[in-house]
Amino acid sequence: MKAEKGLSLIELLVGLAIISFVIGGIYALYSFGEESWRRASQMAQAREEGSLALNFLARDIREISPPDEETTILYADYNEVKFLANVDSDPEPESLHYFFQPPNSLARGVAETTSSEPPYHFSEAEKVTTLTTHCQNSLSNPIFTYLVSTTETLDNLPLSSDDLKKIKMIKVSILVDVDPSRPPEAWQSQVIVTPRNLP
Ligand SMILES: [Ca+2]
Repeated sequence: MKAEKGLSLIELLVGLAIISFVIGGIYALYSFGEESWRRASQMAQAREEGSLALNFLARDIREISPPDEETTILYADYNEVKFLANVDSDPEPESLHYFFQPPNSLARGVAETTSSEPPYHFSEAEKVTTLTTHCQNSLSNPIFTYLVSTTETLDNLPLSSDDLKKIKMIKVSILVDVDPSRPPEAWQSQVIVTPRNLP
């Protein structure tokens, strides 16, 4: 009997199985790489948004209008703040409103004055811009902390009208994450802003 040349059926099947394992492995590696790359780029964008939100907040808070008789900080809670500040080219202040919207949005609302002399009145309609949809702040990790001095905070939130007058600094802390259950890690940044026009 002549020795068989070529592959037996068994050898062929084993060979095919090995090849499909290798191809499967390469594909798994590739899709894992693609998935991590996608997450990393979403996270980079979320960080960018968070950082931009922090810049907006720092700039607006710094410009809080000087109080005449009434305080110009109107509302202060752990995830929401409302104040008057002149942040555009007209001489009147705007009403600025930063607020958290479930599940994960941080928005900035602006209302223009309807009067050119004090006492100012503001348009009911706010122009709202969503700054980020990846905000992960919570009660235990608030966006806003209100300070009387570097060591003393005002903790009865939302603040009473008496407490609103005591604010000297506002700490802003932004935590963003695309998916807290998966890597990459969350990004957090904070800044303590001193409104330059407050007494
Ligand atoms: Ca203005």
